[in-house]
Amino acid sequence: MNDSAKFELDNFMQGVMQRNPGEGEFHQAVREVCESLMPFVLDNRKYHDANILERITEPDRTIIYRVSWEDDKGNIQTNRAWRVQFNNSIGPYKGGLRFHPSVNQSVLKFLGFEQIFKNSLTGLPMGGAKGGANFDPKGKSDREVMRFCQSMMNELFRHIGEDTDVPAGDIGVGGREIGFLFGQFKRLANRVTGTFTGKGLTYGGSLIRTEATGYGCVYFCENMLNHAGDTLQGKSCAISGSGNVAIYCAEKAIQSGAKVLTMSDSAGTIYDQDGIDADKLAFVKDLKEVRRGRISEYVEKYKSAQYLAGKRPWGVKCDAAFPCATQNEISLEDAKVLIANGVKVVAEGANMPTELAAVHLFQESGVLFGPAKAANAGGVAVSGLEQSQNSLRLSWSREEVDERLKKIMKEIHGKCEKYGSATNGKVDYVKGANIGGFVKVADAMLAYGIV
Ligand code: NDP
Ligand code: 2IT
Repeated sequence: MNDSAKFELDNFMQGVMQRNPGEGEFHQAVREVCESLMPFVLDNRKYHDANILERITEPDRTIIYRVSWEDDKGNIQTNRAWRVQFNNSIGPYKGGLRFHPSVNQSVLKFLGFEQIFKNSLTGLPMGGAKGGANFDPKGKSDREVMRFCQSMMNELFRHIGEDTDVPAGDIGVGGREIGFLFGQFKRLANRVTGTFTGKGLTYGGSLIRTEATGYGCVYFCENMLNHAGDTLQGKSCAISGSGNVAIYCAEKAIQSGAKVLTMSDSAGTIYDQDGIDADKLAFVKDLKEVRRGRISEYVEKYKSAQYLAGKRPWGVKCDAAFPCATQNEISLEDAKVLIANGVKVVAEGANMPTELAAVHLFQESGVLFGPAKAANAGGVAVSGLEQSQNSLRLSWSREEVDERLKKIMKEIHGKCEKYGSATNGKVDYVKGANIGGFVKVADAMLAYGIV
């Protein structure tokens, strides 16, 4: 970036920070995107003159509401919930709901902002949004989760619809929660339409949606490696998380001939030096998806593994790293350790899992770095395909959806090459994904005039 772009960026970021005080995650996400966009916008004056960066960093609207519900003991509990409808220039708002005690407006604004560019990269007509609540599903009974979801939907239903805003899952929101949420939506709206994605297969869900984010992340990683003349075959992988994204990232990595060494949760990491194979992963699926247990149980069953209490996986020597848990889970120090241990590729399954200084270090060190908005776009891409199937009132086969997912991930790689090609023949995936996602949305905003 030249000096004048740097000056403009610093100025712009000062405004963003003043307008959004105390929202550190949001500032971080905007800076990461605008490091790529500022030089591009200065070179393409139509975006600059129309003040697109100022407009695109302001949500269309944010809905904040109280969710009161009764726990199993008869106590009345109160949570706060949000829906950040960020930008619907290229399609109805689309993005997940997160249930986690750490959820706040800053977190949801960073996620909603990222979602604009990710959804655009998929090539499907989806705007950007995110929502959720500071509700912690851990340790709650199914009935408590149901009562919370129903109460939440009593407000949310006014703001969503198949042509308005289509939520889905994220951290803490999986099949169980979507069933409760969609069930209440259906009662209130008296319409059974594709207003949610990630739905169960008996009521309008798509095959492969459960697997899509993790599978797509591995497909994107393969695309990056293939472009550099390499493959995932035989590579050792460190995966963080043991939720939806991590499990299906592990499954596809194993199917691709890689050796998966780690998985984790917020309490610690399991390191299996023999590799987590398909049978061991079936145990993890049952542990996490059915029994809702802790990953530490893995080492009680498999003696080849050790439990690293309170640790993330990044100290384990690996060729490929897949952060699939949460934001800012790879610090600069973690990146230094991964690089010293010879990591070749990092593909972000989670949203913004890598601190900005660590992103810069990976890139400077020649590590292939696949940013979230490209690498984890497979999830929302198959959500888009679920919407298409709902509109058509038919269901595609597993093979058909998987083929479409592969094609979309390859096309996203192509957009990164187009907009992020560096002079040395390498691809700057951060720049490519940011500009590749931006152009379609910005051109639509220009077409609408001043809105
Ligand atoms: P899940 O709730 O299924 O799993 C989350 C996993 O991450 C769990 O293992 C959880 O451990 C761990 N985790 C969550 N918060 C923290 C934290 N603060 N510190 C350490 N570990 C944590 O969520 P998903 O797998 O759906 O989501 C994971 C990531 O992928 C998120 O960043 C999400 O935004 C992103 N993503 C998800 C998509 C989807 O389709 N689901 C699509 C694209 C991106 P524990 O059980 O101990 O909390
Ligand atoms: O971050 C994400 O892309 C998601 N949580 C999935 C969003 C969706 O609408 O499928």
